[in-house]
Amino acid sequence: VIPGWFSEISPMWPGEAHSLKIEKILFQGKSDYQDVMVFQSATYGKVLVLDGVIQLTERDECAYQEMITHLPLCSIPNPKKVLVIGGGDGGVLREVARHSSVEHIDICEIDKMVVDVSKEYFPDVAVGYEDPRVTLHVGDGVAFLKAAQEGSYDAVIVDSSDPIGPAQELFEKPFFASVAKALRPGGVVCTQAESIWLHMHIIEDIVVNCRQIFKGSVNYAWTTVPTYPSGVIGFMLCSTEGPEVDFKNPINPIEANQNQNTSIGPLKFYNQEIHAAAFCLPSFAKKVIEAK
Ligand code: AAT
Repeated sequence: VIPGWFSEISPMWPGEAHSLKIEKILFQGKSDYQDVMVFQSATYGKVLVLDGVIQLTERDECAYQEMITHLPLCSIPNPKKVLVIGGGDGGVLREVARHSSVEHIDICEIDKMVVDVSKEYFPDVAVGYEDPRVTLHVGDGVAFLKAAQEGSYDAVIVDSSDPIGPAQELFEKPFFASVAKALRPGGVVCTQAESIWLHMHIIEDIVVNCRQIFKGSVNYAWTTVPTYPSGVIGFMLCSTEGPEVDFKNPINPIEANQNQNTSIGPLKFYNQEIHAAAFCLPSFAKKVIEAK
């Protein structure tokens, strides 16, 4: 460990640790679920860290939040009711709120401290909470989905931390089954699905489970996020049986459907070309994912 630097050390990426130079530690706390830290970095703006793992930085959060949101929402016509699991920072809410067709947004985040800290230190991310369509539920996403009304959501976005800690069950088969149940026919889910460089075994398991549960389409997409382990992160996109969803050819361009009267800034990362490109996989990943 280098003094004055933050190093992201975890058994989920053994033998490597990305480091950022710390200018100032702004917050350190312990919630009922995890250690929470915010620091000012030298080159990536403010950084939110949970249990020693980077959740977002001001500089590159757009690459993650825009992709995890618009990949699913731009793939279906007129999304109206959307559920976000995790994502307590509000960044995914900010992105969902761009869609003028959306009427209601539920968010279920387990840790109230993440919400409070984000509102204080990341106003451009937590701005998502200001949208009147948002209802916040503080609790476990697994329990929330079990209790959700059947067939009630057009889209579910699972913005979850890594499967060590409170998010473990969000990567397991029973959870995917309750997501499928909560979706309408032809509804879509997009879940954080780790890195093709580090976690092919986790991705393989997710793909196997999702192919059994989601009878529509099942696809893997990815994006670059320099401050996530290995610099890339992926998403599992699935649809339930019903009207067909072709994730690779988005039919609901955000450019046309944007909510005009908001205080959110313009898109920084997502566009239609990068949407289609996100589904192109390197050969080593394609072999594993498409064989399942
Ligand atoms: N948008 C920032 C990226 C994240 S945040 C993940 C969120 O999921 C955290 O706020 C965490 O508290 C919440 N969470 C974890 N488990 C649960 C649960 N069971 N129910 C509801 N919310 C939960 C993801 C960063 C990915 C990091 C990649 N290395």
